[in-house]
Amino acid sequence: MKTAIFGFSGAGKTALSARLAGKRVESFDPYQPAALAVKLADRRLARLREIVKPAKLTPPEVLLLDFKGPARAAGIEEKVLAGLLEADVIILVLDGFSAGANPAADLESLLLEFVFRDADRVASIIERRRTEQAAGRRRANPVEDEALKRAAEHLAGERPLYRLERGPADAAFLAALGLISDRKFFLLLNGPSADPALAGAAERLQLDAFRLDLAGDGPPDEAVAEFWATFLDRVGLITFYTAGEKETRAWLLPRGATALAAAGQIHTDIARGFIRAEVVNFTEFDRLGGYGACRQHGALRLEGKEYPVVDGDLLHIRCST
Ligand SMILES: Nc1nc2c(ncn2[C@@H]2O[C@H](COP(=O)(O)OP(=O)(O)O)[C@@H](O)[C@H]2O)c(=O)[nH]1
Ligand SMILES: [Mg+2]
Repeated sequence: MKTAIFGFSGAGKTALSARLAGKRVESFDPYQPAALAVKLADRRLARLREIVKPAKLTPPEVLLLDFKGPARAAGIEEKVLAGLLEADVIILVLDGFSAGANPAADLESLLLEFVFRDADRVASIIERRRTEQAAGRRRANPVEDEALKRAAEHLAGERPLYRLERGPADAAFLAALGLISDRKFFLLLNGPSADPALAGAAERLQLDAFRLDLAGDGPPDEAVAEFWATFLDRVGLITFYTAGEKETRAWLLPRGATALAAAGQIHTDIARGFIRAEVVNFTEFDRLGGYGACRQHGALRLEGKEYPVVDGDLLHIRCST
C-alpha cells in the first residue's frame, strides 16, 4: 500500500517520516518523493514466530512517499499532483509546533487547493465530452453526465470530493477520474499539544486526526505503534497471516476483501489456481498452539473464494499450481 506524506514545506514531513519508518531517506529531486518501506511492528507476528519458528519472518509493510511540500504562498505543481495521485492514502502533516502555527488554516488551504484543481479538471472533462457529443463522436451517458454535474456543483461549494455521496453506478466512474480531493486523507498534527480549532475542522470535514510530538527525544515507540494501528484501522486495512516453516508473513488487506483477493496478494498464480482456503484465526491458533493441534481439533475451516477475510486470520491456500 502506498501512502503519501504531504503538507506545506517545513511542517515536519521528512522528520516525521523518519520517525514513522525508523530510518531516514531524503530525496533531492523536487518531483520524486523519498520512498521509505516501513516494516510495521506486529505483536501477533511476534507470537507466530514463537509458535512456528520459521526460517524467515516478514512483517507487514507500508510504503511511505515523502513529498516535497509547497511553500504556503505557492501552488502545487502539476507533476507533484500526478505523483500524489499514485498513492492510495494521503497523510496531511500539519505544523503544530512553530511560533504562530495554525494547523486548521493550513488544512483548509491545502484542501481548498485540491478542490480548485479538481474543479478545473471536472470543468474541462465536461467541456470535452460536450464537444464530442455535439460532434457525434460520443454518445450521451446519463449516469456519467449526471455524476460529473453533481461533482462540479459539489466542488463549486468548496467541498472536497471525498464527501460527495455516490451510488454504485457512479462510484467506479468517479474513482477512475483520478481527482485529488477524492482521495482518502488522514491528518497528522506535528506538535506538543492538541489544537481545538483543528479538532473542530477535522470533525466538520469527517477526517481522522492523530498527533505526534517530535520535540526532545520524539515520540516513544508505543506512540508510533499506536499511530500505525490507528492508521491501518481508519484506512480500512486488516492483517492476515501465512504461517509456514520457511516463511511466516503478515499481509495487509482491505477490510471485507475475499480469500481470493488475499491469495492474489500472495501470488497471482496462487489466485489463479485457487481451490480452497484453510482458515483459522490467530486467537484460536495461539490457544491451540500450532497447525498440528488445529488439525487434531478440527479447527481449520475450509473456505471458498468469496470468504471475507477477518483481521487476524491465518490462511493456507490450496491451489492447483
Ligand atoms: N521544534 C521542532 N522542530 C521540528 C519539528 N518537526 C520538524 N522540525 C524541524 O523543522 C524543520 C523542517 O522539518 P522537515 O521535516 O524537513 O519539514 P518538511 O519540509 O515538511 O519535510 C527541520 O529543521 C526540523 O528539524 C517539531 O515537532 N518540533
Ligand atoms: Mg521534506
